[in-house]
Amino acid sequence: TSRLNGKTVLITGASAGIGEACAREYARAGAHLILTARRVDRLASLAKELTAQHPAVRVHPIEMDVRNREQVFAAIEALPAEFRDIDVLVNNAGLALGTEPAATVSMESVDTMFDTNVKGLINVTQAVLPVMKKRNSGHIVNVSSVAGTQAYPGGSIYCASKHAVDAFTRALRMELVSTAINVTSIDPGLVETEFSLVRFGGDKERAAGPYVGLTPLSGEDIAESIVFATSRRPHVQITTLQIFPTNQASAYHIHREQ
Ligand code: 8X3
Repeated sequence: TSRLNGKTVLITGASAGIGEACAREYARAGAHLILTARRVDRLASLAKELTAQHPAVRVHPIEMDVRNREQVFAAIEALPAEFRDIDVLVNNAGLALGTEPAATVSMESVDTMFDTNVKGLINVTQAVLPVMKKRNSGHIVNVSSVAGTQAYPGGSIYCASKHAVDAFTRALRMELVSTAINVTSIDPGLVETEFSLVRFGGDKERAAGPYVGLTPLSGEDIAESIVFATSRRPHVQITTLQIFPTNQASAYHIHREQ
């Protein structure tokens, strides 16, 4: 991970969960951080904590809703000179809303999931890619999901959005094949973060459901893998990492202790 020392890493959705854990892992590896999220107060306290722990690490928090294309582009253009050369982009911001069947899921939920998970990821990628292309250097990490390759009932829209991310990631890798830019998909299974709380609208009991009877992954588990994937030698491109808890084998194969 010393290969990340002094590199610049942009993480979306860095206020909690996998994004926050990535901020901690990259700071530990000595990388400078651009942290973006809507909840800028959380970013500010995280930035303070990380710079106190790692004095050599610079942290630049930015209030950003990835759905807001103008805001995304303005933020990237306004980066201070020392943060402009982004080496690693972690497209982490994303969410699932509810488990309504396809027949009745609200268009509001459809829009929020697609606008964030798909169009938001496209916004940030398009804003950052010119810098990477100009330098012919960089690494784009898209945080997808097992839902990017498997669909399940109650997940039609979320799974469709992550399948879209998966296709975008693969096409992007093909388009960048003649460059020195690497593209990685991270496909986690059950990770216990605010993800489930958001999905179930703050209902703690329902949110706990997916993680009952097994040891789920933590944001830190995923962050370690993301740091690993982005700290190989430059000619090594880890295309996909699918990461499950030990007691999960697919979207449908989950063993729970009674
Ligand atoms: C989250 C994992 O199993 O809820 O992406 O789709 S799952």
